[in-house]
Amino acid sequence: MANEKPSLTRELFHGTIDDSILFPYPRISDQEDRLVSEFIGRLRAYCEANLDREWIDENERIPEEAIEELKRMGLFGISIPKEHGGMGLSQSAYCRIFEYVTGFDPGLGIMLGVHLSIGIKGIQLAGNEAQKALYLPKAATGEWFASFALTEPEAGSDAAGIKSRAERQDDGSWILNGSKIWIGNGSFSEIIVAFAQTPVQRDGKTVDRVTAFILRPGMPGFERGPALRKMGARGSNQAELYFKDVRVPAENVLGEPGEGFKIAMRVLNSGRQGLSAGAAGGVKQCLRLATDWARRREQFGQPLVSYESIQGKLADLAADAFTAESVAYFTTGLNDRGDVDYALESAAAKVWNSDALDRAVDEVVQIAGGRGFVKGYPYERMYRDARITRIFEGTNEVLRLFVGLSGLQGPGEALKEVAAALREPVKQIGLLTDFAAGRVRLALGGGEPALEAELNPRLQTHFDYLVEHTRDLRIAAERALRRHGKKIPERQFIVTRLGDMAIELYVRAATLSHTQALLQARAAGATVAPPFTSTRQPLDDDSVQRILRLCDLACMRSGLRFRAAREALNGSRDDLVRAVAADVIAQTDAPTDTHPMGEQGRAAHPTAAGPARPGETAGEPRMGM
Ligand code: MYA
Repeated sequence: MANEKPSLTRELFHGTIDDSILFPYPRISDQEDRLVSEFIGRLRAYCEANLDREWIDENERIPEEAIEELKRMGLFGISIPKEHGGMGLSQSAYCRIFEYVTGFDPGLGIMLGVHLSIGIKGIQLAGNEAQKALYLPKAATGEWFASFALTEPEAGSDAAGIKSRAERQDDGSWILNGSKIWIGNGSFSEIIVAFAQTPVQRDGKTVDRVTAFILRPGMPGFERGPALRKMGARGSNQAELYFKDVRVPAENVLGEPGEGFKIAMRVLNSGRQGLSAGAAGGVKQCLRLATDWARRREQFGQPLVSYESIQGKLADLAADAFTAESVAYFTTGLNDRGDVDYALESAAAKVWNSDALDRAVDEVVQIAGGRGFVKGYPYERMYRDARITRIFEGTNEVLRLFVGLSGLQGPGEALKEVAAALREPVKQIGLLTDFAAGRVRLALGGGEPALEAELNPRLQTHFDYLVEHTRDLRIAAERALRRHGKKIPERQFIVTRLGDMAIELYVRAATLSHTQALLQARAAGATVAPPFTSTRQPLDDDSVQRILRLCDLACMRSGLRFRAAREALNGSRDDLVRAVAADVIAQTDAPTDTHPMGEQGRAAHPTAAGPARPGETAGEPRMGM
């Protein structure tokens, strides 16, 4: 990935830990911290007194009076700059509020996340002054909700493969045709940032490149499908959008023509950070619910918490919650500091935290037993609500490949340079020496990356493992490149494992950085929010011991997962797996009831085939549905 800014995760593939990025763990200002705590306090009071999550789930919408009240509170403008009428919060502060909202009700969280994390974000990142002045103030008050319209029936993970198309007209306007699916806030959004292929000039040739457009509902030819019905997060709204010869004025192009794919990807980095914070909140909520249930529920004459099989689950949940919180806010901090790249890190945080949430909801249902499966308790709803997090904003499978392949580009370039140097050894002697030194250091196991920050000695063993495992990643990456060369993108088993190794290293590094900051706060007598809380306070010795135990367990578990991915690289089963897959693909009977693929939008998609509810007309905008 061509990017000038340094990336902690990309460096890991070179065997290096950039401690100038890793330390110190980011911290929002005291002033912002007070603002956020106070805002969450007001939100909590309102939501707990006025919103019923069961009702939202059953009725598949957020009550309109609640949306109106949340608008008055300023919720829909928290991350929009002050000069445009918002609260101007940093990404870390925004994500703390977002985490609360998502933890309260994921449907409401998705409505907010679609609006602020991705819907309006493109205009914040790439809009010109006139566009910002027109759209941001209306978005900040919630008068106009925003949507991000990228996904299409035939382009989900393959975002660059979208088919919607716009042609420039003589007067500079564009004519847009196509359709979008699963568009969040799609039934009622007033600002729709939509992506389409457009012809652009590159190197003297006309080629198709993606361009971003700002659409408004009143544009002739713009239509919406009915709201979709879902497994979970049912308070949120998704609809299909259709564009038939929609005339889009020239001033509604966002950024430059042809720049749309990059804009979409930058927006998604922000979305993935929000999602990872929301998922961290979900893991913490599962920890609270599971512990509370296991304390109260007695079996065989003892509370569940007295049994080791349950204690093991609670400890694992706590370690995951600590890691998820650490990596979520480490990543938002990268965004806030502005001088580093965070594309791989946002993907890694999204993958790890959504996987952790999946484990957490599964365990909470398991601990609650039969009551985990029935209505009347929160557990089955949480289980359903969480499932989408491994799918949207980039499936975890595609994002693992993204981390693996993007990370491999660096060592790939280095190997190419070495190959060139070998052809002209005299001119390139310096490069060869550097490269050889790198290999020798690796072979001897010495050459620790210089750690400029002073590490707490209690964390040294974990850091040593981190260093050793980072070397393992570099060696594994080089081996994979030497063995598979240009064919490496096809070797998805290998790329996924390398992606997993890098993701584990990144989240472990973030956990260590977080722990180091907590220990430093204790040493300095400063206030800090202990794990799983958002209130800053001084730490005592007992809480420090608890934090260290959490960090120990989190790092050990991460080490084991890293080792499993590294050992799987030997690939002794890969040929067998490929052969069995080939047998399955060739031999398995189709089910008797096959399902349409949704290629034709409402014509082929069963949930979009007619009115969403009796009495509702297809395409009729419905707030919160
Ligand atoms: S919205 C829809 C989500 N869709 C996706 O996420 C699509 C996934 N696919 C992709 O991301 C891309 O297609 C992949 C690569 C990654 C597969 N940052 O050649 P390339 C640059 C910056 O790799 P491809 C939704 O779900 C790259 O450097 N730049 O491209 C709403 C290169 O530039 P250069 C990036 O192979 C859900 C160029 O692009 C990035 O085609 C609502 C091409 O790259 C990046 N990340 O694709 C959720 N990636 O040539 C609301 C690529 O200069 C939130 N590039 O090097 C609610 C949360 C609630 C939580 C609930 C908890 C309970």
